[in-house]
Amino acid sequence: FSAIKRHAHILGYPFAGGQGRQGPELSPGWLFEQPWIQPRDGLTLEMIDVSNPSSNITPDKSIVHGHRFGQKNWNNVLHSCQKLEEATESTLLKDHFPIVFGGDHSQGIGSINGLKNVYPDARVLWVDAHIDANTPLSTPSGNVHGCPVGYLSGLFPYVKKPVLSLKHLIYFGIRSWEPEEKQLVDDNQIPWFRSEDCLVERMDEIKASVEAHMFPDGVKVPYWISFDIDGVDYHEFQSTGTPESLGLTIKFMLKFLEVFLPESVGMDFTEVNFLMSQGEQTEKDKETIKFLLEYIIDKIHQQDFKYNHSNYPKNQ
Ligand code: B3U
Ligand code: MN
Ligand code: MN
Repeated sequence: FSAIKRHAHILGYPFAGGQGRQGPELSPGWLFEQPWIQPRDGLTLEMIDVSNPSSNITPDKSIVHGHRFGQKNWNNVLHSCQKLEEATESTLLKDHFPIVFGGDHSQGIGSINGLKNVYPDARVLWVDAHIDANTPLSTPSGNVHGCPVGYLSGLFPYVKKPVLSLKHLIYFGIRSWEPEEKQLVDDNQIPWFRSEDCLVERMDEIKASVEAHMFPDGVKVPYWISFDIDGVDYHEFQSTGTPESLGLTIKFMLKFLEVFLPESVGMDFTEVNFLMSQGEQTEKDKETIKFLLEYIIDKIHQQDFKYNHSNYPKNQ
């Protein structure tokens, strides 16, 4: 591959319909108004036009392909994700680096389908407090943001094309799950790094074990990072719908991004909800988002990227 420089393209995804709280749909609008994120050389912004941004307060149990299952707001999720899929794909086809800023984590259905249209064998690093692999039968809440991995990996009965093999997925920071989700992780031997093992000093070890699992034959392909901010410990970041303690530190996240961004082609940044915190905490959390995003954009600009869509082998 010839190394390339990448341009960062932020896709705002103002969508809260994958869960029941108000707030995630407001985060991209807030972001796009910040002076530090204004378009400049190597940075552009695009807001996805979602059909209905609201949270799923009306618990409609959608009927899809003749099936009535447990998820709420399903048609709305899929419709908006279709637009996100197209935008993610076209960003990758320009060899730009999409940062999909949500919105709730149901966005992974759109962004990762878009990813897979361009890089069919890309691997996914899922940073989250939750496994997000519920199915229509196992979801306790009916919230689609708890289901994207289930959908992408073909656990939904009516999915036309499962795009993500469970062999190509690794979790970081998970600490909350349904029994069916944990069973799935165990049965498929999906590696997961607990928060207590996610230490900056252990990053070399972590990277080596990620690579051994993802690339057993030594041939590398790119990653996609799906980052749910609730993977971070509640004491460090509270502006999210379902905060959990015992999470990752921001310090670890910076190291993680430093190590994995250069080998990635894009990322999700999800579940930011400033209505979940108050006063000084909200201000502090806004600073944290600024700090993380500026760090990510800087890293993207500093890097020579290995993966280049235009000379990426199509049949790996
Ligand atoms: N596993 C639960 C809770 C949950 C998943 N993702 C978040 N919460 N943020 C569910 O509803 O699927
Ligand atoms: Mn999530
Ligand atoms: Mn989560």
